[in-house]
Amino acid sequence: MSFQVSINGELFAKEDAKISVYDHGLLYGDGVFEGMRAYGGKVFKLDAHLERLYESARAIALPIPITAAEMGEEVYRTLRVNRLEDAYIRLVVTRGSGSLGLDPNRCSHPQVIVITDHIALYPPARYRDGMEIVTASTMRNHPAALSPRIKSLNYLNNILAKLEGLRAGCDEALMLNHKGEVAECTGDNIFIVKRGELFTPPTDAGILEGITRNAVIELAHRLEIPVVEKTLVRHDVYVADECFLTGSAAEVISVTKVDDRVIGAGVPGPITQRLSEAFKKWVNEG
Ligand code: PXG
Repeated sequence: MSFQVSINGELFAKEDAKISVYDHGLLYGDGVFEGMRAYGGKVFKLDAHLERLYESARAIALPIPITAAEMGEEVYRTLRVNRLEDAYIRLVVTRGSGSLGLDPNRCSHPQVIVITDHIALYPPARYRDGMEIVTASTMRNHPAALSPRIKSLNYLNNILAKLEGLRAGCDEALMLNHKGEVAECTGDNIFIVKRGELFTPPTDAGILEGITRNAVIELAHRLEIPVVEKTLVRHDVYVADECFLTGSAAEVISVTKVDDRVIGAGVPGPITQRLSEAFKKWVNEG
């Protein structure tokens, strides 16, 4: 099945959905994006994703030519034409085509792209048994150089870390910030459980403030599981009782091995399972 892609409100077959080679999104990674999911025809946390997209765009002085409400409508329209109920949605806004020079002012038309498709990030066995990750030597970009809160088309930092993970036979890699503290994984936020309490690095650890992360924090409050945003180092992860990752694509996934250290009992732990079940229920039942 070839899904239709929306570019500036016009629908194209996937094969024909093309952007100029002069687009600064391609030439310089000058643009922003979002990845989100629809469950049973409803986009989970659509408003939060749109807010982050528009804030990322504002931070790079990129005017999005349509309103957030119009963007939301375009997402639903694209899902409908593709008859997709459960889907992964990628929103991309590029600076548009310009001249061969950095100057973004020479790009007149930002391109607004809505892709709706399926995604299977990790094999089902990983969700059942937990996954293994390694710490990458590639550290997060310094937050004073580029705010980690901008979800930009510059993902090289994370891609280099991902390559390190893959080379070690792992699907994800843990990234540390410039202070050597635990930040997040290449496309997922990280949580640990210790003595019944949930811990996750604070936003000032140089992370992308994940929407799934915030949803899991909310769930923990509802389930009366204490949750603390606290600076973590690798040692905290190694001696944790449980560890899991969160992301729109990954949802909630247990981590059972980090840098060859078995975490807790080496199987998805009870709090991870409770949160994972509660998350599934939330996204499916609203
Ligand atoms: N950290 C980073 C660096 C991310 O890119 C997350 C955390 C999780 O955020 P949300 O809001 O999704 O809970 C992300 C977002 C992929 C992929 O293909 C993953 C993301 C973005 C784009 C692609 O794995 N994750």
